[in-house]
Amino acid sequence: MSAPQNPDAVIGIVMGSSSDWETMKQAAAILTEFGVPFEARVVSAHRMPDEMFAYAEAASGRGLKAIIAGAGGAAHLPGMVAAKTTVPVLGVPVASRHLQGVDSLHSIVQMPKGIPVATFAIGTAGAANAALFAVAMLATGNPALLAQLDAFRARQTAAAQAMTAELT
Ligand code: RP5
Repeated sequence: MSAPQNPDAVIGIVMGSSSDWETMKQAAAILTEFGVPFEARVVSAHRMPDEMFAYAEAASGRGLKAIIAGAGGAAHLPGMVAAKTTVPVLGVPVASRHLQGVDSLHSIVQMPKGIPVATFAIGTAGAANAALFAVAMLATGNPALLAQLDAFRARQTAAAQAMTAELT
């Protein structure tokens, strides 16, 4: 994981436990691939509520443009972070032991009207897509990053087109 607070970070990745890192490191990998400065840290909503509030309250002033928040089970971290900042929060439901992340998904996606959390798929696909969404948001004002995103999409298309040749 990166240093807890990166002064250059424009994206914050937070999670409820180090056990979420296996999932959330997919978001970090995407941001690294695109050269987007980020930080990653554990800020548990129920075990570190004061730190969670402090992190969310400082986010805008520190220059964060989005916060990717991952949690499992009763996953209140993304919603509570969103309650304390207007920085966009992208929620990633982490697969839980007993309910496979459906609990996490429902906890994050069912935000009551007024405090939005953009919610992604359960698990690694959601973590990667949250980072790609953050890149897309940053790219609206950054032509070089937009070109990188277009190239990423083109590589995916080429890879899918090549799949037919693998069929036997
Ligand atoms: C949540 O509880 C975390 O987001 C994690 O997904 C889940 C389990 O945490 P650990 O018991 O592995 O620390 O707070």
